[in-house]
Amino acid sequence: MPIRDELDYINIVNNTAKAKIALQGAHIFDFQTKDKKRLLYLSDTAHFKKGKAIRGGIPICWPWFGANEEDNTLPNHGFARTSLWKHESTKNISDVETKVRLTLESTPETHALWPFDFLLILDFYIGEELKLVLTSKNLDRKPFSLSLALHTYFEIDDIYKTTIDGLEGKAFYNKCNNTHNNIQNENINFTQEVDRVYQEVGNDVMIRDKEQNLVIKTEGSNSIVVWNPGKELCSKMSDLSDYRTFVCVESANVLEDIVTLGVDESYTLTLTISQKIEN
Ligand code: TA6
Repeated sequence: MPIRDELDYINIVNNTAKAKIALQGAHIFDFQTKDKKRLLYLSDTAHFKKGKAIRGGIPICWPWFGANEEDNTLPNHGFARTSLWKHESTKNISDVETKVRLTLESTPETHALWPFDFLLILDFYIGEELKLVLTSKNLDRKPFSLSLALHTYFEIDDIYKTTIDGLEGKAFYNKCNNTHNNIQNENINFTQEVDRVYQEVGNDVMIRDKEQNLVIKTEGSNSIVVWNPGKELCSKMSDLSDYRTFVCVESANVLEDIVTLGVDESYTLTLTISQKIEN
């Protein structure tokens, strides 16, 4: 297993695609098929350090998204993205698709941050499409609630020439001015910082880039978070080298869409991303 700075990662290469997945955070930070552009943005100044989230790829925000509502001194976006996961298996399903399974279980360290027993299973399918299947299991003797997100950083040509389709008519919370129940009248264009949670989505969302469309299909969640920090906020983030060449479109369960799991219950969030070349 190769190492980048301080972090071990799994390197996958098959006849269709290649990918790199750090064990810390079960964090995929590179994915590319043979005939297409790199899918995931990775900041030039991203940290590959123990206990720090990688700026780019797909951070796993779990068991809470954003600030912890009860204690804002706890880590933003939970602890899954900075915990060391276990590599269970890598299997070639065919010569064009590889499945990688990583797991994370509760420990005394996670109990200090969140007092529940759990098991997380994350399956990556590396092929013509990129698919992530995240299963959360309650192994505790009491129910718990989760908010979560697959905080995907998509690499794009230019944020000012990018649009997002599929969220028209949806209600959203605007974090930039802390207002709820805004309605998205048309497709999304970017002129400044955007930080929004769209609710009751339930359909595919598409990023329209210069030469390709990125189609995001989610099962098991109804919230989509859209984030780009814009110029000013980016200049304050030392591990973010550029705001123009990425947009985050995150498959999430937040606000009214949080998940409550009873004893022994489990819940699965699936994200499938396909890249279509524009003719
Ligand atoms: O998903 C959007 C967001 O919650 C933003 O508010 C922004 O702060 C971003 O995530 C990055 O969070 P991080 O903790 O990775 O710096």
